[in-house]
Amino acid sequence: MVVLSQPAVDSISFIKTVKKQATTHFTGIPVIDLFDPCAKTLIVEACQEFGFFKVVNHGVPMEVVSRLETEAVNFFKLSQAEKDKAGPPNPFGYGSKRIGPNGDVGWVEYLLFSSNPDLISQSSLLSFPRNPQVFWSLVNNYVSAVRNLACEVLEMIADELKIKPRNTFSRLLKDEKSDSCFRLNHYPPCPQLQALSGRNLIGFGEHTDPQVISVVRSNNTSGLQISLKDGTWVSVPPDQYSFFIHVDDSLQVMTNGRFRSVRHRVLADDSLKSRVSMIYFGGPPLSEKIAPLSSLMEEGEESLYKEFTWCEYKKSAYKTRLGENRLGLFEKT
Ligand code: GA4
Repeated sequence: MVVLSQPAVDSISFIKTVKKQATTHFTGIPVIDLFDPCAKTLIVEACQEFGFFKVVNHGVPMEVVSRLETEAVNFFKLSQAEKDKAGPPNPFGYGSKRIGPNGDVGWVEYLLFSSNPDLISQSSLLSFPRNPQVFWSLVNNYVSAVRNLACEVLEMIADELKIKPRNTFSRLLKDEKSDSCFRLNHYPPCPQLQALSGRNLIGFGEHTDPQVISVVRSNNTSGLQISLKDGTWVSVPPDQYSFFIHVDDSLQVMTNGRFRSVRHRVLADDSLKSRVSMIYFGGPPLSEKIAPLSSLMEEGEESLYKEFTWCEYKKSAYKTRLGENRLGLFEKT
């Protein structure tokens, strides 16, 4: 019998679990090669069907990724007291188990950053235990590389949908006031508990991302699941050399529901492997109006959503629990 020490049980007893299933990796995730002449068409199809796809031949140097990953792993190895010096994560900094301001918890620790360099000076990350300047420059290099990737994908989408100008979406992320953010997540393994309960701990509960587009990269560890149109959860095969793109709520609105914002979650690993992921959330400037693009609307088609700005949506989103349907409040009845 495995005996758990009391502190381990205490600290996880409030985290939700799901019934354990054998991890069979879903083989239907679209893989888009950005050099493929059909890439634009395939991206749009993936955004409609899954709100999710994998990108290869993405042009992001692996060195930029691995240098940041090494620094992140070193940070997460520090003592709890040292890591706590970089917290709390309101709005940016280190957080552990608690996600957002409304009582959500998960088997995860993380660092949240604004991708706007001006904001960093206001955050608790200044008291970063290791050299904050080095970390900040690695984050900046990484974010600018994946922002370029996100913009390229958004421009390919605009081309395929015949939206003019082709920077209609990408300008939102390139704007100097773009309200984008970046998160490094660490999902520590929890083998004893998983074996005892026959259940999987939730690392990060199910949710959709409120922004326009998210770019995810993780080490070679499973855990990410997406929900298909029919509500079935499937496991995404890990691939440390590729990026996974998520359609977010704002892009769903701008396409008047043609694209779906993908519901996803992360389950804690029951082997001895830690999952480390890096996610760039491309968001618009706060004052930006988020509404279906008129050029996409067919004759007589009505907007499915009430009018709102990104600031209004973000404020409302941050009042919700993680798993809520945040767009529901903005749907026309
Ligand atoms: C989900 C996407 C991003 O990780 C995030 C998350 C944010 C947080 O961790 O503080 C939120 C969540 C996310 C949406 C609802 C609110 C806010 C936690 C939460 C319960 C940074 C974001 O922008 O929205």
